[in-house]
Amino acid sequence: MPLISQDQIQAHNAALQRHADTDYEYLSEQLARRYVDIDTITQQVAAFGVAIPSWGVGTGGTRFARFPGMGEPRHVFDKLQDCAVIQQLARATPTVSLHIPWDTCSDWSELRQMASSYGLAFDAMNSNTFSDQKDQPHSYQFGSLTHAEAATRAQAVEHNIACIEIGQKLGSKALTVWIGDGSNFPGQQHFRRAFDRYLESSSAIYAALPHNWRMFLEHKICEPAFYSTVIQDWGSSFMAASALGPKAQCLVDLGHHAPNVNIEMIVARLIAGGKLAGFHFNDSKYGDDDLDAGSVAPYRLFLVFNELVSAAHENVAGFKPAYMLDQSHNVTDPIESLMTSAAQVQRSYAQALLVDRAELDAAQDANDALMATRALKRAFETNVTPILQRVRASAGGAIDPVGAYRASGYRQLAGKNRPAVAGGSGGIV
Ligand code: LRH
Ligand code: MN
Repeated sequence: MPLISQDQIQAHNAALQRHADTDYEYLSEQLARRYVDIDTITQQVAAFGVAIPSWGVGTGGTRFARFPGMGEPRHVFDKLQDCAVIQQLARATPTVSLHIPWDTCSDWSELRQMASSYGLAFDAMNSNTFSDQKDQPHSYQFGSLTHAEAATRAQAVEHNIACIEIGQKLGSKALTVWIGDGSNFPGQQHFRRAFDRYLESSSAIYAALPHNWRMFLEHKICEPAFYSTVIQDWGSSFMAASALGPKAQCLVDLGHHAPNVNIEMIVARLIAGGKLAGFHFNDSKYGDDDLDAGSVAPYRLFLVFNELVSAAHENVAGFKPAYMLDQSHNVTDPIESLMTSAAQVQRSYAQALLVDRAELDAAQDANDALMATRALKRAFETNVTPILQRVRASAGGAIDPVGAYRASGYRQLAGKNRPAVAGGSGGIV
């Protein structure tokens, strides 16, 4: 199935270009009054990328139900094609993060070639020891890396090492390990022994990491376990990453915290500890809702990026976070949501670049709370859309990705080429 033709994108842009240029000039004047050179910001935003979760291009679901849409991707090659359309139009997602075994295929070199033909590369690999595969000898119902039985732990370690080997074939340089291990009843699990088993299993995975790889530990407050989770919070993750070694760091999924937790401060702590792996960006109102990034709390996303830009500004040692989306698209076209979310993450980064650091530092040192928070709000309230449009258009993308996508009829074509998938029982994918 062909991607969207470049001519179609150019035709789409032609109708919008003059206004986009006028808006860019207007913003350029506004920023010049703040002694900010708009082209410098535009270059920095153009160099920013966020990875697409392969599991995000299919319609997502909940435990209650999943309502597949038209032209659902059938396998990893379809998923890669949809990722290519997202990159073609939004120009902010040059890498794809795979999930094993959801993305298992028979020829990894064919997949790698297809990706590079689309100008895509592979980001962190994701292992899966939170569900049982057909004919799997040991069930993960009662845990995986922390299971009481050594044989089940060994099976989970083996799977993670297999994910590393696949990643090496694809050019990936990191493994994300999220486990649902925990308990549903007080007394069901010995907290310290379970954590010790986690360290023992994870160190076996760590030992298998190639020299230039990293291991991202992903904490989560609850689900699927609802009384305790072994890697429940950033503290547990930080303890584990510190015990494992320099290649192990802590990944922050924005939806994995109790409501109203100050995530931007957790980010600042992990940066200070040299243990910030990166992010799974999404949004939430209640639990791990996996909503589109910035769709509910864009100011919170901005405040996270304010910590990231501050760290880069101060050249904090070892600061090299990986950026990924991790969302579930239950009621929108996943391609539209992923393009919109990638642009939203780019927007938060661009706004954070506009914070006057000297003004903020001076206000903080003077305990001038009003001026300090105003310095942040002024950046957040700056409409950086002209910069995002310029970044996309100058990279060959669409000024309005969703508009160009809908005009292209790509989804309808996918509907013709990919047999419809029946609706089904629950599950996120
Ligand atoms: C767990 C999680 C993890 C992925 C899964 C799809 O909630 O955030 O990152 O493995 O979602
Ligand atoms: Mn996640």
